[in-house]
This record gives sequence, structure tokens and C-alpha cells, in this order.
Amino acid sequence: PQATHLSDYRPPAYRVICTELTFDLDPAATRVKASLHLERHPQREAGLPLELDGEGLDLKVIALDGQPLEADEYAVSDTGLIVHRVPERFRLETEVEIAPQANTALEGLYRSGSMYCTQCEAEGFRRITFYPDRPDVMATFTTTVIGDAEREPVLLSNGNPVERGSLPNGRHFATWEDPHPKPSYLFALVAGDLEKVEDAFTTASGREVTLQIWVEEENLGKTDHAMASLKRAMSWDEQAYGREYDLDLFMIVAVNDFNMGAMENKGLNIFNSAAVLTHVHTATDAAFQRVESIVAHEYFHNWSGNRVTCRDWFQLSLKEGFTVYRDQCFSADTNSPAVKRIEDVSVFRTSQFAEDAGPTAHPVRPDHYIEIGNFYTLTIYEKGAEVVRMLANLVGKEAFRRGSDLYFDRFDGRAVTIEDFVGCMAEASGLDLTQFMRWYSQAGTPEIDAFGEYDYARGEYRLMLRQRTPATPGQPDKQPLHIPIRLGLVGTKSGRDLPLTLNGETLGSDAVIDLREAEQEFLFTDVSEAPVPSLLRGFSAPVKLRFPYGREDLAFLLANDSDGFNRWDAGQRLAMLALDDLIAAHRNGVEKVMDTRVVEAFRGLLSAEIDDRAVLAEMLTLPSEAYIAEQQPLVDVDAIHAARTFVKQGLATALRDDFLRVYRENHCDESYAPTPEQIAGRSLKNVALSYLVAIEDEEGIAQAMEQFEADHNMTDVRHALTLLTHSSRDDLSEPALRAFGEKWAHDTLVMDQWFSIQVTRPQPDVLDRVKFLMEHPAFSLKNPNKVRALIGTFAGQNRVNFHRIDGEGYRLLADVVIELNRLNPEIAARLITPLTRWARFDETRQELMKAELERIRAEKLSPNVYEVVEKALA
Ligand code: BAL
Ligand code: ZN
Repeated sequence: PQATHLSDYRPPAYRVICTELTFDLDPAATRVKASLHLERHPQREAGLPLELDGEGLDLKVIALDGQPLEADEYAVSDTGLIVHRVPERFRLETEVEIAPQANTALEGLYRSGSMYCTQCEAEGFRRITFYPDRPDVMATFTTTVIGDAEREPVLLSNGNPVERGSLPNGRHFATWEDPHPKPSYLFALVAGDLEKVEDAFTTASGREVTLQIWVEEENLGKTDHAMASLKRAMSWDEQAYGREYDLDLFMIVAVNDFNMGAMENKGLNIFNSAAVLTHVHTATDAAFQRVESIVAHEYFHNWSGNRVTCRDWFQLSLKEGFTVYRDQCFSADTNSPAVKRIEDVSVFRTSQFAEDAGPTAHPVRPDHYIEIGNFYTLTIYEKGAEVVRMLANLVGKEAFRRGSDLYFDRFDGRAVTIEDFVGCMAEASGLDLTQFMRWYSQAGTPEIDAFGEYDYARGEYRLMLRQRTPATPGQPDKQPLHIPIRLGLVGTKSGRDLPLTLNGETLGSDAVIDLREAEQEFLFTDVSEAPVPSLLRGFSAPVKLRFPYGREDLAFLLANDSDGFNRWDAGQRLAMLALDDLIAAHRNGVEKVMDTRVVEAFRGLLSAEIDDRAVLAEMLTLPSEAYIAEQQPLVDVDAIHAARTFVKQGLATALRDDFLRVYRENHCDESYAPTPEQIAGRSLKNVALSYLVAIEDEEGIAQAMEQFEADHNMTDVRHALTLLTHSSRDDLSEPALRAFGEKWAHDTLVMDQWFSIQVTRPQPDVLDRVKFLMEHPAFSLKNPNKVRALIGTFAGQNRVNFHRIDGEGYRLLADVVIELNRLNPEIAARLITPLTRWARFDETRQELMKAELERIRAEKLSPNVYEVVEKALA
């Protein structure tokens, strides 16, 4: 497969002004008629052939300005269609046949159960019809959908409904018009036997918008939260960004088979059912929160992505990074901001850092790709969002809003670049963001080494910062970045933030300093007492920051830092120091000893006056095995698991009564609501319960059983069932799992949870269970949610068993990847990730993992899998 390069970008030779489509639906032979009004792009030379993308299309008819084309006037290949000679303006008509039921890649038009649906981002539209399938071609669309009146009573597409009616032979049709020019990746079609829940929203300017969520009948009771979230998001975007919705109708459809979480098609968002359906008994608090943020994310794309879109796919983060930043701010405003930040940063430091340090590392704006589907990554999304967050903090709140207004107004209806976005921010703020742009072009996580010195005699604190970004594939040399570092100096006597004076300028007690050089020194004067620096507050930049904190320093920050995020981070760092010692002890066969400072820090947390229960729950949560692994030079999964289990059990033994008290105090029988207050209480009590079950405390086990049987809400049920399943009490967990599996056999989303609970068991028999569950009637390799729940969760989260020294875990994953490579390349390529990290492990595992990658490489590979495997073995 060939790579596409950013430097080769040219506008298309012809652009489409309007697109008229007619779909005559049939599972095996859908006919798609396209009538495209095209004209030469003013920036391209005259006389060029017309090149359209197309894959797997059976061309039946082709005509130019009403005249059928002769065979020598055009050519069809595996990748598209060329019409050799075309005028400056013309109409091209084609008719193709496609087979939605044979489409297991879930790109283009496919079947999910008995429904028809589409996924066109990034390059799925070319599997529907011949078209310039690139985001810089923006056209209005008129779409007619013809289906069976009984099997597909509902026929949807983008925009507004304009006509519907009956046809002979039990068929009917609906016509939709989308007046907003859009790229083909935002096209959508849904047809099936669906029910709707309807609501309305009045925009700030007083326009009435009808809101509809379409689901299969059995899911009608699961849409309330998504609908409420949508209305909150619509109103938030009006207040925070001055952006109103622009059509009379906004639709969301839930489908079970979907590669992504959801898709922002204009006026017709298509959602993975897992990202939209919720119910007290089927969805956890985390799922409720995820639904809220994804509904908001897709809605926010209406402006950041749809009205203003990307010129080419290298600019993907232009819409994704910005939109993730927008949904993060929305969720922070709606829930607990500190917890939202902690959760986001935890995922980021664990998974994005790993991506940035591995063979698939790429900049926020990559400069080449083989398969763009492989670039829907944590780097494009989450690092992209961190970069926008840094920008927002650098330019300040008001200038950021002026900059975003300028961006939306200036580029409305256009396909633009990251320079256009950052340019608006520079213009609105007057700042020079030239150096800042390196964040978009340089891959890898910057590492900052910080040192501090307090001069008692002068009352000065000298902070030395050194930055370095390690080499990444294809980028051996890195330039210094512009890194905003938010910080405070916490007085060791007073326990308070000290006023900051830098170069004679008073900065308040919490300030941002700009690190721009490879090495830079900052001298704070008038520092009245010896401080402990609190650095990178709120994770003000996506970097690894090292500072030689002693354990007392960390315990001090954990108790005193005014920044909630850094208080949490100090606790994590303190736990990490203890874990490092224990990992070394385990490896050296030395007896493990619990660090009493960690016990005392936790005792302090458990006995302090609680002001934010959600933050406290986070503080009581030990770093995950994946995060711990990220901190090690060489990953020893067994030592990490043993060390973490030892700390957890040590804390549970020492603080058993405190955990039991916290559990009881936070248990709540009120009727379920996904409110921040209730979620905080459940998080806290469930963390406490996890400690009690970790030592198989009788009372703790009894509470877990009671919580499972009480069946009050899914968060509690799932948590209790997980703890029991991960304990040695198979006598309790086996009947509970059976009962749960039988009760929810009809609910595909709950069965996904049932799979995940079981395949994260630390017991060594789990691999057999994974294989056994793959044969379960509720499992299917064709359904991405099932694959993620069972295989993805096992390989990504069950570290001790996936990395079994006999290589059986690797073999199982490779077998699945090989099969999925044929069925669904996009999902197959994503699933390989854990194998690509082979360089982080011991030699034996390295060889085993590489052997499985080689075994995959020997297959006839899709471009998706080929690209990942080649990078992993480079
Ligand atoms: N655009 C793909 C799905 C999403 O990021 O919203
Ligand atoms: Zn998005």
C-alpha cells in the first residue's frame, strides 16, 4: 500500500456543487444513483481528467450531461473511476450496485441487525458511490431513500425531510435535503424498523428545533439521559461559544454494530448503542457520564467539524482535538471539574504516553499515512485536546473566545487547516504562536527535569527546568517546545501558597511560567519561607515532569496543595515510590515491606473532613497496573501485579475499619440518579469496598454479596460482581455470574459488561475462559463492541494473563487479529496495539510478541493491519 503525504496536498481538480442521491435498498443488491453537479476548481488547470474515488462498486450506468459514456471515455479501477475528458461545468450521473449485507468492515452502507446504516468517516463514502471522497469537497445533498414499507418504515438521511410517499410493490420513499454544504464523510443514511423519542429545544435566537432519538423498540426506555445531555450540550454551546444549532431537526440513531463511539453526520448522528443508551439497571455511572460526553462531543462537531471542516485528513485534530477540548470543558462544568481532569489525565498519562513512546508514535498533525483509519488515536484526539487547552490557557479566556468566534465566522462553510485555527488565536490575542506550532508537528512526550533551590539568606527560590523530547520513529531530532507550566510554591511552615514574584513582577500565588528554551532558570524573589514547589498544576502541559520530591514533600503536598489535581498527583507519586521499592523487592526475591508513610497518608485522607467525595475516591485509588508499567524502564508484569496487590492489601489490613466506616457512611438507598453527588458517594464507597474485598474480609465479602443481590443500580451491581469474580471466592462469584448472565441474556450491552468482568480476572485459568466465552452465543467477532469487551479488555487490561510467559495470550490475540483482518480491518488494526509494545518487555516476551506479529505479517493484509504491523516490526 502507498503512503499519502501532507506535502503532496493539492485542491481537487473538480469540485461538487450539489449531490443528488437515490438509494434503492436491498440487502444483497442496493442500487445507488448519483447525480453530481461539478465544476473545475478555480485553482486547478483546465483540461484535467475527472478522478473519483470508489471501492467495491459495480458500475451499471454512467452518463455525462445526459449522454451515456462510451467504454473508452472512462476507466474503472480498484480504487476509483477516471473520466478522461470533461468540460468546465457538467453533470455526471452514475448508478452502482453494492451489497450492504456483505459489508462486515462497517464502512460505507452496511446492515446492523435488520437496519441499514452508514459510516463514512474517513473514507467510507467511496464504498457507496463514485465521488471525490475528500473533506475539501463540500456540496449540498438531496437524498432519496427507497425501502420496503414494512421492514423499513423509517427512512432517514441528513438535513430536513421534504417528501415521502408510497411506491408499487410495497415500497416507499423519503427525500431529505441538506442545505449546508458538507464533505462526503458527513453523509448518513438509516433505514429500519425504529421507534423515536421526541423532544424540542428552543435556540437562543428563538428557533424551535425538533430533537429525535431513534432506537429499536426494546430500547425505548433508555434514551432519557442522552436526550437531557443533548439539551444541556445545545445550551452550553450557545453560552460558551455563541454557537446555535442550524437545522430544524436533530436526530440521533442507536445502532449495535459500530466501529467508533459515534459519528457527527450532519443532522443525523449515528451512535454506537453503547454510547447513547442508559438505564439505572443496565448502565454504570461511568457509562452515564460517557454518554453525556459523547452526545455533547458529536453535537459540538456541528460547528467544530461540520460548519468548519478539515481541508485534508492530516488536519484531523483540527476538529477532534478542539471538539474533545470542548466536551471536556462541558463535562467539567456539568460534573466535578477536578475529577474530570483527574480521570482524563489518568487515561492520557497511561495510554497516550505509551502511544507516543511506541512504534506508532505520530505528531498531532501527522505528515503521512497509509490508512487514515489508523489515525483516530489518543494523540490526535486527546493530545490534540491538551494542545488546545494549552492554547486556551496561554491566550486567556477572553482572547480564546474572540479567537474561536473569529475562526467560526471567518471559515464558516470552508475546509481549513490547523494554521487557520491557531492563526485566529494569535490574531485575537496578539501572541506569537510560532514556536507553539511545534506541538502539532513534533511527536513524542516532552520530558522535563526540574530542580529547585531555596536560599534562606536571600529569600529566593531558584527553579531550573530542562526539557527534552525523545526521538520517535522518523523524527530523530526535536526542537524545544513552548511549554506553559502552572505552578505554586507551598510554604512548608504555613502550608499555604506563597506570593510569587518573578523578575520583579508580582504574579499572585498561582501562576503560569513559559518554558521555551532547552534549559531555563526562573528566580522567584521575596519567598518568605522554604517552599515545596507544586509544579504542572492541573497538568498544564502534556509532559512528563520529574522533580526529586522526597516522600515527606509528597505527603506534605497531598495534605496541603491548594490545587486539587496536584494533591491527587502527589498521592500518586507517593504511592509510586512505594511501588517502585516493592517491584524491586519482588524481582530480587526480597521480603516486601509496606511503606508506613503511604499508610499514614491514606489514614489522613480517610479521617479528614471530606469536602469532595469524588476527589477523595480518586485519591484512594492506587495507580493502575498499566500506569505503573508506564513508569518502569522494563515492564515486569508479575512484579507490578504483586507489588500493587501487596500495597492494596497492606492498606486494607492497616485501615480496615476506616474503609468499612467509609463504605457504610456512603451507602445510599435513594432512588438512582446520575448526579455528581450520588456518583461521588458511589465511587467512594465502592473504592472502600474494593480494599475490603482485596483482603477477603468477611464483612467486606458479605457487603459485596449484599450489594450485588440488592440490585439497586448497575454501578453497584457490576462493581460488586467484579470484586467477587476477581477474588478467590468462586463459590460466590460463579452462581452470581450465572444469574447475571441469564438475567441479561437479552441485553447485548449488559452482556458486554458480563464478558469484561470475567476476562479481567487475575486467576491463571482466565485464558480458557476467554476461549470459552468466544464460543458463547452472545459473542460475535462481527460486532466491534463484543470484540472490544472480550478480546480488547483481556489484552489491554488483564496484564498478567495476556503477558503469560508461555505466549498463549499473544497467540490468542494474533489469531483474532488474523480473522478480523478479513472481516473488519479497522477493528483488527486497533486490536494489535498491545503487541506493538513489545520493546518494553523482557527478551523472552519480546521474542514471543514479535513472532506473533510476524505470523500476522505473513497473511494477506488489509492496509490498516499492514501499516500497524510494519511499524511495529520496523
Ligand atoms: N468523527 C468520528 C467520531 C468522533 O470523533 O466524533
Ligand atoms: Zn469527534
